[in-house]
Amino acid sequence: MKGLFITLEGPEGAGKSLQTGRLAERLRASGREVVLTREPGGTPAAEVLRSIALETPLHPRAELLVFLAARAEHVERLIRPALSRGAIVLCDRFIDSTVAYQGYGLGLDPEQIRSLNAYATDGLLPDLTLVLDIPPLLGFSRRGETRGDNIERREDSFHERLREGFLAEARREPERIRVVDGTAEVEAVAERIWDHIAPWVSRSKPETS
Ligand code: Z5A
Repeated sequence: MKGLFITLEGPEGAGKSLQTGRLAERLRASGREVVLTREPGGTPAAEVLRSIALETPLHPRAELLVFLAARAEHVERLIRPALSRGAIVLCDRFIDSTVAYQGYGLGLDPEQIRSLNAYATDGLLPDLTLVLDIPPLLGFSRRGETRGDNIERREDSFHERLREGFLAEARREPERIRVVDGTAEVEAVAERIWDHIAPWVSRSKPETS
């Protein structure tokens, strides 16, 4: 595919939304088509599944399958077509969140989740994944609000485990997954992200008119 697929991952409040937004502006200014999206969500049906996953307490396997159903929809209806056009797709969370949250957090088998991820995406992998690493309690305190949804309300140890899960995935796939210190100030994080992304952007094919 002609495009470039970049995902940002990490615990709540790590700065993913802020940094994907800034990155989209920077890339658009260079003339590229950028599709900024998120998981769970990104298409009307996947947004419905998002509400179910975040607002309804489900059995762990049912929760996993809802995230995967949303992902299959998102990949086929939004991400893959955009990559085929040559766009840069920036996605706030993707497959590694499922391994971290439902695997390391909830205790489902990470290997089985990796296989199910591959089924849901029909084998699509990000070109590059950046994990914004931050202690989960710092992330919650940054947002200055009570923990809202079903998943945020889980115990602190759940959130510590998923942070470790992201770091373990980065050790497992060091070529694709890079860790960025999310505790640094906003500008410093943005520059570190750019350092990782710039070589990919210059290598990827610009869109044709
Ligand atoms: N989930 C799952 O379980 N399994 C899956 O497969 C998938 C997802 C795909 C989706 O929430 C939930 O679904 C999520 C995982 C689960 N868990 N929960 N709960 P989401 O992705 O929509 O939202 P979130 O990631 O949980 O929270 P968030 O607050 O949107 O986090 P963020 O995007 O990383 O942070 P932010 O909005 O960019 O920044 C938060 C605040 O911090 C904001 O006020 C910023 O101005 C501030 N900020 C950001 N960076 C900095 C720095 N560097 N310094 C100081 N302050 C900063």
